[in-house]
Amino acid sequence: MKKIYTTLLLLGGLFPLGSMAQLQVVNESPSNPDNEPAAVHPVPHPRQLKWQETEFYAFFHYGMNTYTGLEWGNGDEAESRFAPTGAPNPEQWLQVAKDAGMRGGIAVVKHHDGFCLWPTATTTHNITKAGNDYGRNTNIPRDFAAAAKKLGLKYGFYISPWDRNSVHYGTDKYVKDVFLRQCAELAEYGNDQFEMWFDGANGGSGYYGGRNTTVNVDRATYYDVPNLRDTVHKVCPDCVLWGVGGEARWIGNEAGWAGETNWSPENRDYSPENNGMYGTENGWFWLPGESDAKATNKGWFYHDGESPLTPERLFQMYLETVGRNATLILNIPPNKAGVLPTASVNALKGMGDLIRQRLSNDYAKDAVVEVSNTRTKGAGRNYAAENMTDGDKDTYWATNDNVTSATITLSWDDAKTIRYVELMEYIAKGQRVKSFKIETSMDGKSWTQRGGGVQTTTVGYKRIIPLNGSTNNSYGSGYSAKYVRITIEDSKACPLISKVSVY
Ligand code: FUL
Repeated sequence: MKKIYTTLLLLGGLFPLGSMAQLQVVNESPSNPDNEPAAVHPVPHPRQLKWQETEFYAFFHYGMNTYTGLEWGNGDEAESRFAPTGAPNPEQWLQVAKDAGMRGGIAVVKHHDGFCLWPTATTTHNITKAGNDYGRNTNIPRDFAAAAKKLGLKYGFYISPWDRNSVHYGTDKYVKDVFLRQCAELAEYGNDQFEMWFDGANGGSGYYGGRNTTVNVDRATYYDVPNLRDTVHKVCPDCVLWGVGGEARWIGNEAGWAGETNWSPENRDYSPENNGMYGTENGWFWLPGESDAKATNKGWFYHDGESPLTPERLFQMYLETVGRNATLILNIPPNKAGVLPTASVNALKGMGDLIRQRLSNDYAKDAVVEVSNTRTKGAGRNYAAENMTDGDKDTYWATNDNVTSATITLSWDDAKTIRYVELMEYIAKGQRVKSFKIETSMDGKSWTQRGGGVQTTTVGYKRIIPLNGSTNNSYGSGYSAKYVRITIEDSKACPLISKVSVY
C-alpha cells in the first residue's frame, strides 16, 4: 500500500489534480460492494458446473458387440455382422431415460472393436458396410442428437480411444488421422454436447488390421489430450472431456456408489481404483466424480437372457451417487432390434417413479427457516436463509467470514413425516463443508440425531441423507418432526448453501 502511495505522489507531480483523483480511486484496495465471499480454490470451470447440473443421465452401449454377444470385440468382426432386426431408435432410448428422471444420455458410437456407428471418413470399418438396410441407414450420432434436442435432454458420445481394428493403433498417425479426426467429426453432430466419454484405454491385444498383436500405450501421453481438448472445445465449448480428457473423474468401481465423503478437488497422480470414490480434500484442481453403472445384470452390451435390476436397487444407486456429490451415468443396453427391451423400460420407469414419489414433495418450501448467522448483505446481493428455499440455484445463504460453524433450523406448525434431507453447496466458489449433522425434534428443545451410521462429512454439489441411515432400505416409515436442525460443524471457510430440502 505504501508503495502505491509513493507512486501516486510521484505521478501527482506529472499529472493535473483531476487525473490524480481518478488514479487514487483505481488504486484503492479492491472493493466488494456485494460483500461476496472469496472463493475457496480450486473452483469448477463453468463447463464443469453445467455438466454437474446434468446429475443423472443414461449410457447406451450399442454396436457390433450387440450382434456378436461379446463385451470387447477383437476388431476383426466383418462389418456385415452389424445387422439390426429393426430400425435402431435412439428416440425410444432417450424417452425411457427421460421417464426415469434423467437429464441426458451418452451413446456409444465406437467401442474398442473400432466399428463406427456413423459414416466416418477415417475408416471403412463403419455402418456404411453394415449387413442390411437397417444397418446401412443407421447414423447413431445424427439420430441421437436430434432425439435429445426434441426431448429437451443433454447428449454426448462415447468414443473409444483404444481401437483394436485400426492398423495404425500405437502410432502418431492413429492419434492424428484417426482418433482426433473421429472426435472432430462427432463434435460436428451438435455444438451443445455436454460430455464426451473416453475410457482409460492403455491398449492390449487385437486384430489391428491383420497385425494380430499386442499394442500397449501410455494413456497419459499417447492421446495428445491438449490437442483433443482444443479440437472439441473449439466446436463444443460446454463439452466436458471425461476420463482420458481430464475434466471429470471416474468414480472407480462401476458399481454405482461414491464415497460418503466425496471431494471434487483432486490431484493429477490420484488412483481412480483407490480414491476415485472420495476425491482429495486439498486437491489442487477441480475434477468432479462420475459413477458409471449398469442397470442390467449381464454386461454393458445387450445379452440374451439379461434382466434389469429392481427399481428399489436403482433408487439406492441414485442415493449413493447423485446423493453423494457424484453424477450417475446408468447403462441401459439396446437389443438386436436397436430398442430398449420392455423389462428395462419398466424397471427404469419404476426407478423414475420412486425418485418422483420420494424426492419431490419438499417440505422445506413451507417451513420457517432460521439460521444462527447471516452474512452482511451487500449492495446488490443478500445471503438470507430464504435463498436456500427459493428454487434459484444462483442464490445462497452464507455466514460472515470466519464463521465456519452454524445452524439451519426448519420448523412447521404441524408435524411432518420426513425421510430425507438434501443439501446443496454453491460450488461455483469451491467446495467447503467438512462436517455436519442432522437432528429432528417435536418441541424444538429435545433433539434426536438422524442419519444412523452415515458419514455426514462433505456436501458438495448435492448431498441426500436418508434419515434412517440406510441407503438400501431408505424409505421406511419415516420420522415425525416439527423441527429439523442442520448443524454445519466445520467448513473450509464460511459455508455457502444454495438449497436445503426436506422430504
Ligand atoms: C470400460 C470399457 O472397457 C467397457 O467395455 C465399458 O465400455 C465401460 C463403460 O468402460 O472402460
